[in-house]
Amino acid sequence: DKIAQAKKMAAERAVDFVEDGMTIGLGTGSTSYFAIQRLGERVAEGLRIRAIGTSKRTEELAQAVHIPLITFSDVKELDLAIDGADEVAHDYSLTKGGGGALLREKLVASAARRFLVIVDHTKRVHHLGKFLLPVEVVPFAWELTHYRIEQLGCRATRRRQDNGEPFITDNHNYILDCDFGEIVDPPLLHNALKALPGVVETGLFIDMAYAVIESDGEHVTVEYP
Ligand code: DER
Repeated sequence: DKIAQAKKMAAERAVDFVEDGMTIGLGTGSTSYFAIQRLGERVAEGLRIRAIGTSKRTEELAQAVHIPLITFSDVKELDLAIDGADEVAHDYSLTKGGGGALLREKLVASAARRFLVIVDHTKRVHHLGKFLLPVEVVPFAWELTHYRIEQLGCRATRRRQDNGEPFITDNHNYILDCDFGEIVDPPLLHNALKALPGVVETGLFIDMAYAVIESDGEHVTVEYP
């Protein structure tokens, strides 16, 4: 389908940035999936890279295509990180965390010299906020944290798995999906959330994108904020 084709085209364009010897951060989600598959093809052709995955799922996908995995005990900086987003705003701030991996994704993106965001064109918005904002919170006192987050002006719901059990992140935390409506000042909201004890991380990625690689399934554009 057209959207999958768009994700694949954006992902494969991002992999063109990867050079022999690089250390790479691998994102989580259906767009990152295509980047991992393309990287696997290039590794099979002899490309030498080392990678850090942003989720256990991504680590499994990378191992399946024989991408060598390392950790932050081996490196403290990455050459490149490639990851998707749920929304990209006009100021290139991002909403991420739809896949529940936002904490590791933000750590990996923060460690990358260049963070490439790969999206299909439906992710582009003027302001963030149409997509519910994921916030990772520790389980202890989550009801108090939930209450305080709603006091900031939203309705927050704890993410559940299909079986109705609470979704648990790779870091053993909960995700609250928050409806703040249109987010006109992402830094202000991010800072207010991070000030709450019990909030681990938010899905607001501000001033982090080195490039936004977008496709509609026909063409690919690369934008540098
Ligand atoms: O969870 C995440 O942050 C993912 O990168 C998500 O934002 C994008 O997922 P998708 O590529 O499956 O749309």
